[in-house]
Amino acid sequence: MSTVQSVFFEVARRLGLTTIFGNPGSTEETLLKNFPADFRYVLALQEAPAVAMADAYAQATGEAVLVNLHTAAGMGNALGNIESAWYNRAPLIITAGQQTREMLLLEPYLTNTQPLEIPKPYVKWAYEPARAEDVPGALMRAYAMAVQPPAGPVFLSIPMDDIDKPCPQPPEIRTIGRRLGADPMYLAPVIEALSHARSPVLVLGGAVDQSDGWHDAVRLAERLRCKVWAAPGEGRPGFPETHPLYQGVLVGAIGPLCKQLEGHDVIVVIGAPVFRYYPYVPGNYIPPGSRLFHITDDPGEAGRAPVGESILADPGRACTILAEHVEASGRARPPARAALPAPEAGTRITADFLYHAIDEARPDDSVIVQESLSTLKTLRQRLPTHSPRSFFSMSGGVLGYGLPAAVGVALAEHDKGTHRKIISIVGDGAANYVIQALWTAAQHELPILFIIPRNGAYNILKSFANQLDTPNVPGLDLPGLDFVALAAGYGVKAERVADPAALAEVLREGMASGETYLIEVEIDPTVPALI
Ligand SMILES: Cc1ncc(C[n+]2csc(CCOP(=O)(O)OP(=O)(O)O)c2C)c(N)n1
Repeated sequence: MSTVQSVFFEVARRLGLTTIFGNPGSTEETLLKNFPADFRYVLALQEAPAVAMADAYAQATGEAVLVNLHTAAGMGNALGNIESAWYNRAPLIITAGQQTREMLLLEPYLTNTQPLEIPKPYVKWAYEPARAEDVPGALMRAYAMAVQPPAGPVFLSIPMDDIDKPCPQPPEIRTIGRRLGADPMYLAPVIEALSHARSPVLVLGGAVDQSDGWHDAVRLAERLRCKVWAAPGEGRPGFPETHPLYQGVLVGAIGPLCKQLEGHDVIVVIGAPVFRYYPYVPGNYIPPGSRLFHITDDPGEAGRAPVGESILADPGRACTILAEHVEASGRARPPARAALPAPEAGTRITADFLYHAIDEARPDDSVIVQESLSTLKTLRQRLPTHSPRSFFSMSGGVLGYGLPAAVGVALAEHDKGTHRKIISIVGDGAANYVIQALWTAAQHELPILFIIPRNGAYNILKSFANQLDTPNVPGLDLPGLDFVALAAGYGVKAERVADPAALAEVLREGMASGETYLIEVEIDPTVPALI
């Protein structure tokens, strides 16, 4: 007889959801009992890393992923990374067990009293089926909601006594369109404006990469011979950072960003919000007299933009249409940015020196997964991304992403058979939110190189304190941490380096290792300016 459990797994199987990231509890054990042999459970040692692993796996594969969490407590632990998955547009189907329906009225141990409220507002849909036999149908609907543009997390609460109930009528397995179109008719004003602009500029976001628009974005920029910027606060780039037309990442502050766009009469933002700012520095949003177009597949994003003309369209497809239809420009190409000179070796390793050394040591087809805060600008300059799906980070500002996200990307590389080297660069503050992700990496024998630049502080918060003029904030120093010892505790080989002269060799060894490997790099703790 078909039960809720057997049909749930059959629906999951038919939808390709055979990898489950999670951290189980007793309320989930009824669903997970006699776990089917063709499914894989990737155990994270806390719920936050489980979600980040799944998010990165979903982004790297382009597919929806199941996440199995533990009732209210597990959802609470996970919420920060559910927020990140929301802004990363990761199609996660998160389930959590619920106490048995028989006792819910009595509010026993492990009751999730408000199951649908906890993940809000960072889920597209949250549901607890009214009847046990609706659980598999709810999974189908959850999948349909998660993958539609903009993709994002959804939540299902599953009472533990539903699992063995009969489910005589399985839901229909449906296909769901994952992309919007991009109609030349609706893009006509953009085509017209770009074709006749004096000095157009493109601002591209991570959704260009997510929607496979990378190569057409290059074609478009080359046809226009225009400057290209990365939108601020995005988790992934949408354009090669080694391209001569590429200018860098726009600063996420109103006045300064406007200054960077001065001189352009037409600004076209594709696959990013207009714009994601922090900190607050007042000013004009865009230079007076300029015209901004915003192409997005996210109606919420279109609603939030304070200026410009928004058009709902698939970002990647829009790049294709624009590249096909804009008039090729004969204007002089903007000069390429000057190449950065190699940094001098001083007495201490600076972030600049470290990232240059990583760039020298990394294989050409490596993938960067990062969560470096105060040194991010330097990282993006020294470790430019030259190909699609090769750089991942969180776009929500929630710490606790980079270490487990590397696990998700490495599993995706393994499953796709591409086996690119994963380099995870995570600050010594950020690493502690999810340090137990090292264990999952080691257990799965994932050849990730974790690099922890150790400045002994929450340096970006010191930069903020200077910018916001808030002196004497407590709790910004991190003495006494030992990542080599922490790594050993999770079964990961590790090494520490502080001498600039020794860095290259240590990195070479780490890159060559076929195992999970961690390098703690003592870096110069000088606090950089925020903007
Ligand atoms: C979940 C969460 N808690 C706290 C913060 C606040 N916060 C932002 S940056 C930061 C410090 C990051 O320090 P580290 O990773 O060492 O990088 P550094 O700035 O030193 O380069 C903190 C605590 C946050 N963003 N997310």
